Amino acid sequence: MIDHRYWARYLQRAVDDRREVQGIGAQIGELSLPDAYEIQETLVAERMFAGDALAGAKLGLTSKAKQEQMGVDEPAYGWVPSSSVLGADAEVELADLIHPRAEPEFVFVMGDDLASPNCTADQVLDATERVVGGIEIIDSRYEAFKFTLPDVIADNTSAARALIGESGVAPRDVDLTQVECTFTVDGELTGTATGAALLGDPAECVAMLVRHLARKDRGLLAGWIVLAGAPLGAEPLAPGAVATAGYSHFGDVTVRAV
Ligand code: 0L1
Ligand code: MG
Repeated sequence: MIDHRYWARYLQRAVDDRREVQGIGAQIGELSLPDAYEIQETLVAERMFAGDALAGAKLGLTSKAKQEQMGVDEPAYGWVPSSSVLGADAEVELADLIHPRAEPEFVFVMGDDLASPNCTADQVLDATERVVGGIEIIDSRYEAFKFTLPDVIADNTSAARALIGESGVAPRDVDLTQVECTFTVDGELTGTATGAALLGDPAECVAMLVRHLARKDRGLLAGWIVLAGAPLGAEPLAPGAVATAGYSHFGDVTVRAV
């Protein structure tokens, strides 16, 4: 039995001190997925106890682009603290982070609570108020941004900041699988993808998250945001960098690294 609180505090210290730390699995032999999620829960609960709140939930590693980039072949689930949420055009202070990367995100804004062990993509669309574009800033607390799946789960899936677009569309007003996303860093296009890059359908990704949460008798709440994942690989954020995620139906979201 490992001490979940010990490892949660180990990761929180890395955030607070803005320094990379060694993977947990490498130190204890092997970190199981249940233990990894327990560490994540403890980490997030302690942040809430310290005054933060939950703004929503997230999926990571839901596209082949991301899975291949990180050498991992399954999605991961995490939480979005309110303190990490920024607007559609925002600055991110690099000095507050370790080695941040930026990635475009499809973001669901929930209109209703949603909890179900058999959740379907249709139920997700019914419970969603609108879908907007976003950019997630991920900042693995691990050395050289390298980790195993359990390690990154314990680290709340590298979550650091989330820029959330404003207008978006009602979920049934567009075929989300066809929404096109481009990502540009300092004027250079890094890639183009559609919503279908997210395991075939962004709404199915959110349904997977709901089914995952149901295993712990939890669900999504009305008003929460849900990051469904990045259809393209993440890009490092250098000082002064400007990254823009452009969406065919959601408008642009821009982050400036200062
Ligand atoms: O949101 C994400 O896709 C991040 C998942 C964790 C892997 C990573 O840090 O790239
Ligand atoms: Mg992400």
